[in-house]
Amino acid sequence: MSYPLRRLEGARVSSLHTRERAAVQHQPRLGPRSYPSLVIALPEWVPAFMTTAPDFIATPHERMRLAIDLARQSASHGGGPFGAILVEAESGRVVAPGVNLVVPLSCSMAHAEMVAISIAQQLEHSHDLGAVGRPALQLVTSTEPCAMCLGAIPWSGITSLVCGSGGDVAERIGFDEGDKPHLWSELLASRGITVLRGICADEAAAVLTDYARRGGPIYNGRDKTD
Ligand code: AZG
Ligand code: ZN
Repeated sequence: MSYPLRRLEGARVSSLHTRERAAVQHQPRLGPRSYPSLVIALPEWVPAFMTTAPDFIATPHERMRLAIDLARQSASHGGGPFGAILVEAESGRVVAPGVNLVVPLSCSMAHAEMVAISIAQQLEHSHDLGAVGRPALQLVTSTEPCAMCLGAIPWSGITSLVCGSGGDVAERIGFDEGDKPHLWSELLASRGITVLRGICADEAAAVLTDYARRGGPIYNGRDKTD
């Protein structure tokens, strides 16, 4: 099944949360050779939503359900239909949520996985989440990582990855997931990062297909139909 592609101009800025609107519209005027700070602020609905989530989540399936819920909520708050969480692999402590904020923040890097990793790094005051003495961290993502997030994963220090929907579903609704090596999960494994795929895959894929059916913006850097 193929879906029509939509252009970024269709982004519903007016439906964004107040704090997101602030990030998009109220940047101070900058003089020549001064540049805006990059702030990846989670929209206010995210911490509010996370108060309803358990502090510790034991199984990959339960962890995935939270990532999928975040993806669903993100889509209904004007973000992209992708969600992720970082958890301590052993204890299941939830460390950081991530949602796709590409359109709300005008930032092509703000994929759910990048946001979750970045928030965790700020919480830990370290770029290296795998530093000696730290608990091993697991990234749980509602959709398999795109080429960008795949590249970022080894540099982050996480030691395992759990994926819901296949990236092919995101591609089928029009998202460009980039050029990934066919054996990407084996390549992560060879770097010591274990990968579980297809966890709650149907539920995760449904978030993507529902988003497309409702006409959610597909915000690739370029329109594949050009
Ligand atoms: C995306 N794919 C994933 N996995 N996550 C995101 O946030 C994305 N945005 N576009 N493709
Ligand atoms: Zn990505």
